[in-house]
Parts: sequence; C-alpha cells; structure tokens
Amino acid sequence: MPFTLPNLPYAFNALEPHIDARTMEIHHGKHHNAYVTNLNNAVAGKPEENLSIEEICKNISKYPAAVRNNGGGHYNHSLFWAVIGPNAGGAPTGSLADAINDAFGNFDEFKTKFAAAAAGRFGSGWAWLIVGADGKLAITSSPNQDNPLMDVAEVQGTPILGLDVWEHAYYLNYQNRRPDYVTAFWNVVNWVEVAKRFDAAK
Ligand code: MN3
Repeated sequence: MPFTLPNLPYAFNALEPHIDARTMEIHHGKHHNAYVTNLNNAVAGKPEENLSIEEICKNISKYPAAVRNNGGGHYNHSLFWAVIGPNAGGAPTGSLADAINDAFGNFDEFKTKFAAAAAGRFGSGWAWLIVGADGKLAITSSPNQDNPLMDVAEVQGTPILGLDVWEHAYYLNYQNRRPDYVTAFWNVVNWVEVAKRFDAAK
C-alpha cells in the first residue's frame, strides 16, 4: 500500500480543552484512516501509486474524483496534525512574523481574516495560509478535501497552515459553533512548524 496513515505525534488528549480527545481519536483513526484506505484502493495498479501525494495533488485534474477526494483528504489531514500540537499557540516570530505583517498589516488582522475565511466556507472544507508563486502569503479556503496545491484550486499556492472546518473536526465539542472552534484553534497552532514550512516554500 503506497500511502499510510501517519502517527499522530502527540496523545489524543494533548490538545484539550481546545480540541477534545474523542474528536482527535475519531478524526485521526477513522476519518483520516478512511481517506488513506480509499486512496490506496483508487490508485491500486495505476502509475499514480508511485507518485508522492504532493505530485498527485498538483495534477489532480488528471485523476478521478476518488483520488481528488481521498488524496486531498490524506494530504490535508497529514498537514493539519503537523501544524497543531500541545504547548503551542502564541504568535509567530522571525521571517514568518515579518511576512504576516507585510501581507496582512499585523498578526491580529491576519487572525481576523483567516477566521473569516474559515467561518465563510459554506459546508465542508478548509481554510489555508499559503505561499503564492510570488513568494507572498495569502489566505484562501477550499471546498470538500480540495487544497491550494491542486491545479483545480481557485487560489493556488503551497499551504503552510490549514484548518479543517468539516463538522467532524469540531461537532462533538462545539456542536454548530464553528467560530468558537476557530477561536480555540489559535491555542494549538504550532508556529515553529508553520515557520519551517514557510521557509521551505519560499
Ligand atoms: Mn477532517
């Protein structure tokens, strides 16, 4: 099987009270796991089983819907687990902080705009902070399991921070209160990891 479920690099309860253990357990072990299984089934015996998930996303228009949905699901969740974590939150520093100030005015303005993208994504999808082809930061959102790496994305770039706004990501703890979940998200963002991805994407 070419694609595997990455281990969660912290305990299910490590993000409490911001994201509850039961949500993390189901989200990682059931939802992400299903995307990996369905992606492996969709690429079995085809040339794309030898490609990286990033390469598949970049050429997603060539592949059937099962690869788009489950490949996106695998890429998106793998990024999500990495950019959140315990002992996190606060604010970015260094060149990432400078780039956020350049692009959005200041960190609070950035958070307001990102939260608006997350709240405004109708139905299921993701909010993103991306590095565009021009090297500049931008905020965007995508439906379903699409992402900004995909050649079909409205706004394309390299994602360095993503927020899952599917109901399965927050419903057990927050019910219909997506804005409360988005507010809590800032307490678990691993800015060191986001900065690493920013430096790599530039
Ligand atoms: Mn999810």
